[in-house]
Amino acid sequence: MNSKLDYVFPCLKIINCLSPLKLVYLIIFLAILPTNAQTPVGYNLWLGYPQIKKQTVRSEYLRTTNSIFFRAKTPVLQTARKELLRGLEAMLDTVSGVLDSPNAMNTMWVVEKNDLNQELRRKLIGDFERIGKEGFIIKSVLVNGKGILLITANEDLGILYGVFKFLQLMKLQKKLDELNIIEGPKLDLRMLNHWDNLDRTVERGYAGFSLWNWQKLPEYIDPRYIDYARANASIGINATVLTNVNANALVLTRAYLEKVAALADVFRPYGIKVYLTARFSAPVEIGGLNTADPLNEDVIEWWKDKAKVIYQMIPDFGGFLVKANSEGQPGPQNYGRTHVDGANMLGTALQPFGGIVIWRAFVYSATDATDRAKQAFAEFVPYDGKFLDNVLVQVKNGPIDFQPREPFHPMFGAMPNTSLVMEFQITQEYLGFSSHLVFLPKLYEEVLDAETYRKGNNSTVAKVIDGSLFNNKITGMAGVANIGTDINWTGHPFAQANWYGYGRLAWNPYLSSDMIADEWLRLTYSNDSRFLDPVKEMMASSREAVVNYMTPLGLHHLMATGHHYGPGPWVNDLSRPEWNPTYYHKADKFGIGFDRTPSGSNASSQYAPELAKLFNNPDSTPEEYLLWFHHLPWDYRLKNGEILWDTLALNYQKGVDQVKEMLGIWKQAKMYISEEQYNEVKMLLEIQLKEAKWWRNACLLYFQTFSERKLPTGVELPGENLEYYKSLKFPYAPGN
Ligand code: GCV
Repeated sequence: MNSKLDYVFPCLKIINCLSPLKLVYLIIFLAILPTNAQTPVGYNLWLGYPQIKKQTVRSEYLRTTNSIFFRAKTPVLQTARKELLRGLEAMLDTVSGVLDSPNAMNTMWVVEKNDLNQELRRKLIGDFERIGKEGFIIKSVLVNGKGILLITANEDLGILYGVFKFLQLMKLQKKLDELNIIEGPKLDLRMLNHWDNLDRTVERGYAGFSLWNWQKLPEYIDPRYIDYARANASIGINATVLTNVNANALVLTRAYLEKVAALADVFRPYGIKVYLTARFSAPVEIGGLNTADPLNEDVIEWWKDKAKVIYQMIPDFGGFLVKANSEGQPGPQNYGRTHVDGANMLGTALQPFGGIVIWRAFVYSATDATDRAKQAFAEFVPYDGKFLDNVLVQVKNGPIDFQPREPFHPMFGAMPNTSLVMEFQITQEYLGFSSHLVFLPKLYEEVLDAETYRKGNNSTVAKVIDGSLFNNKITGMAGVANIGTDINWTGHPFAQANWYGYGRLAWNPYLSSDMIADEWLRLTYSNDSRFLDPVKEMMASSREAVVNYMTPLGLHHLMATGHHYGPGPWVNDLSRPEWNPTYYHKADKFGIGFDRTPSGSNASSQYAPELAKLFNNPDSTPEEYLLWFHHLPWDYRLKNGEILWDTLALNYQKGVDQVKEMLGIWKQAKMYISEEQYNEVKMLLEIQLKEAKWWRNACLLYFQTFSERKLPTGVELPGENLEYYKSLKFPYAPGN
């Protein structure tokens, strides 16, 4: 991106050559230029830089001369310098002089550790140790008796992250002169997983098509690739898996690898490494072999050669993400081999180049009648300690599939000798697509803070995945991206907060979701507390709202077939039992819920004994997981004194009421934002309210056929009958 001066000088030259009359025409033309020549609303994400009045900048340094010492020796440092100037120029409306060597007039230094003078290096030695490879220090220091603002880091990527942090602090109107920030990421891999297909459709994508224009790559570089990289770098994301886990082997052919290499070139200066999904049957599909058996010599050689070719084209290639023997994807079990055989064979191929394999644990069998919630644990935990060092196992946050609420996956904490990567879904497959406002960091926080009891108290999921509990070598988090070609990237403007929040938690899984909401709102909309406070509350309640109007009290997977859009609790005719919602809720005349205690599937036994004990008794099971673990009678009395049926119905109603409140809050926020920003979210909240009622009505009418009880006072009566809700069909629902 160019500096303003790059445009000003050529323009001045042209203006000089114009006659006075032409100059008048030019002025009139410029005056009537439509204002929408500006960046469209939402495109800038949290990276818009509104002008700040110089006198309100909370820094003496920046109010005076702005000469910056910034030696940019590498592409990443050049990116950092460009970003710093871009932000400063836009916010302060002053062009800062940037110098390659220090000068008495400097008010700011942005330099890597190795370029600092001996004295500063010695003084900051402890800080440099704490921040690690990718962290940064932002600090006011004295140089020759003069105070300057220093951004420094061990390596260039830390400088880039430090620059983004500094610009963010400026935008958040923080006092900048007495900063003392010493920060580094807690996880190594902070990854986006794109479920993008080569034809540009996106599995479970609700924000348009895939950003990757495979047809025009490698020659044509869409400027959005750069903006995508900027956005990710600004929140510390350092890895991107470009393709769907339901993989296409073609991406491993030379023609596609050239395109992948072009994307890797764009992302490299932003510190982002590229990964690909590897289809296990690729040696057969594109390699001409008649087997993909991981123990076959030809297959082993084929993958080794493939790795060599990839690294010749993309020297910093990250590695492979693999979905194997799951939902029809091929894998080692097709040849009577195990997940360990498959993963380690690929790990061996990538190992000479420093690449890694991320092997997914999202498996459940088409033939095994065991509770689906138990299968991944049963299959993977016995392999603990058997994977190579460069093989990581990626586990979804819950044991079923990205539901509005699930207990944490029992594998977290149960495999001390394996690096487990947390997989969250940012795209809202089961949470209202991109029409519903659901602030997902609330969900992520709940999972990360969950106590596993695997190494005594305070053995949270966060501690498992950041490696601090079991000293794992490589750590990571993956988020299934919600990004597409929509002008605002994510479809719903508030879905940007989920991308942002995911990145922040991948950087530091101990951050609070409230703090993230505050940060995001300020960076995206306004610092005005009259706007912030109520809207923050709206975001905070949005996750509980969706749980209430879709799957309260531990219910799960009630979504309609295939696309998962809208309710379908009655569906019971799909070929695999565990694809049917009836498998999960088990409603009958007696009651509702899945018995996962020893009298049922005994999935509770996969948790630590402290938790299993809690979950085995309905009285001690947290209410939000009640029907996840128990099949209870309709008149079972809950702690609130009400019977189960009434509580269930009132929860559905509460979800609807919560969305009404969200809409009310948004209407009050109108005066603090632009009309376009206001209207966009208002229309979406109206859809959400309509659909929340749809969920409530459809589910209650259906469950009522079993409970045979009246709706309690306070629950609105459905406007239609059950047959109507069952008749709704959505053949073109997106993302399917
Ligand atoms: C990519 C669920 C989704 C699938 C997805 C799968 C997975 O089943 O519905 O679309 O496939 O999870 O995570 O592999």
